[in-house]
Amino acid sequence: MTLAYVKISAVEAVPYAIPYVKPLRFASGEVHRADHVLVRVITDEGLVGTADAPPRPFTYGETQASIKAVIDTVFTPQIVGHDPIDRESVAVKLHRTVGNHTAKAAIDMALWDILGQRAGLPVSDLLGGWTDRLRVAHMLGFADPDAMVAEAERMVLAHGITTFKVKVGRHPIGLDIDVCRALRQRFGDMITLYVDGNRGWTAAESARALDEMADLGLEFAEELCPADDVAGRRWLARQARVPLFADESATRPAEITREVLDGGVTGISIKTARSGFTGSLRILGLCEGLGVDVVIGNQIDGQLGTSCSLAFGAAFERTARRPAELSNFLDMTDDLLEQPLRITNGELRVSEAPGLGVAIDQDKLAHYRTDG
Ligand code: MUC
Ligand code: MG
Repeated sequence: MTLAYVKISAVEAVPYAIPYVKPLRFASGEVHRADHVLVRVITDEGLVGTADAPPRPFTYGETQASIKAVIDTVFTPQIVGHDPIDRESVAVKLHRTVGNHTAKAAIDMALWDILGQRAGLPVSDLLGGWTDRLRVAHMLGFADPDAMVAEAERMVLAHGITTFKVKVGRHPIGLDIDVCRALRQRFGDMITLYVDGNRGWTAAESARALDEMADLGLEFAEELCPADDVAGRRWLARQARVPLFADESATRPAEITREVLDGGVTGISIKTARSGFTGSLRILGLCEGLGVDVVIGNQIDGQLGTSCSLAFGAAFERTARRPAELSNFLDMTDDLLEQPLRITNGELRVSEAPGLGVAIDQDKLAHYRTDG
């Protein structure tokens, strides 16, 4: 197949704000509103690739304003004139600038969206095409044990979700243990549980918490203590009876290699919101080579970001093994997609339309955009 040469003619970074139904709280921060940036890459033949950049100042230092500024003033001048198929050239240019994970990732995924549209194929098929659906894991933010059990009940009943990632890392540590115990008591073996500490505990607190939860059948534990506690993480990993996963401490191939070879973790969370498709492909290959497990994580994504995680996660056997974190958009009061995502029987299906298969509702965008 020969694709005619086209050029990127413009990139738009549109800030928007959609409130949450309730705040999502975790050890490193909280989110009350989706203050994201919609990224649109436009070509001279009129194709538009779309992706989302969610600022996470508490994780990567990016803000909504910094994402827009870096795209408008640094990245756009570097990539206008390129053919969208030149993902590697674009990536090399973007990576001259350090950091700015979600801004870079959104541009990369928008290019893949254009590529899929031009080829007439879903991005997920272009990437790997393993399956057409993923099982969904739901993230439970901090609340008291009754409220977290009630939310899990709603997810089971309304969406058929039976895997839960429980946010932990609070003090006293007993509160989080009570939540996990209450969930196990309420649902028994019907649910799968894992925990994410967002670096909230010390290595010693993490060890104590894992000991106290030894009978709860946790699948794995993510980012319980900071990666800067190098010796502490190794000490924890030597005694832990559940696999330890890295998330925000290992976002780039070199960080992943260091964490894994250091002996601190044996699993990695892949988030397309911060590594795009091109970077996530490299990370997945590295994980295969290192022999470590992966989970498709979420960056507190809306439906557009979730569509990207789904496209990537469904593309490969390794990423489709575990339920993927694809339900956070349920915490939002509204979204931007014309066709809302629907979780049925605990699964999300990949769109069969070319590209990412998403269309933005222009009335909603006009309503929620914050740049006037
Ligand atoms: C997660 O897995 O940690 C919370 C903070 C963040 O950066 O992502 C979310 C979910
Ligand atoms: Mg995490």
